[in-house]
Amino acid sequence: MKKILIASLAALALNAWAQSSVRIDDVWVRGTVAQQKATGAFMRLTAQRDTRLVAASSPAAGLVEIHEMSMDQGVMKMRAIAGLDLPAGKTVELKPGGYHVMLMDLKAPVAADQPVPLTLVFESRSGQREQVEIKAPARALNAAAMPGAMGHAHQH
Ligand SMILES: [Cu+2]
Repeated sequence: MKKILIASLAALALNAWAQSSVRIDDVWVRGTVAQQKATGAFMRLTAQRDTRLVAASSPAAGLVEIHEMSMDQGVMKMRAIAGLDLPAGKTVELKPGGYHVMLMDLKAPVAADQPVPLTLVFESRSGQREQVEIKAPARALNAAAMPGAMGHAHQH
């Protein structure tokens, strides 16, 4: 009985891997305060073969974009990018101060006890699209805070 259970669990794990060509680790979203309308989601993505993150959406936000942060004349700025390349076997980190999934027009504050549902859309080299649904747990507002970065000199 036990053996069968283990075997089927292993099969399940294999299935999950086969269904998604991208491994998603350490997903989190930054918690927000009452009037705050935007926040960022962060994670580590490892693709099995060359892939691009091309879109994201969430029922918790009116608009979701893939953003990049960079220094522009000494000022950290963020901008939307059309896609984020995920080279095969290389872990790409979305983190405060770097790439992130930007959630804007938030419908409610993001609280620590409410994971945010996120749908990520990946596109393979051949143009095949794959949707992956995840839940991003919220972390405290000041988690890994970067002064002046995500804290919001937002220039959209
Ligand atoms: Cu942003």
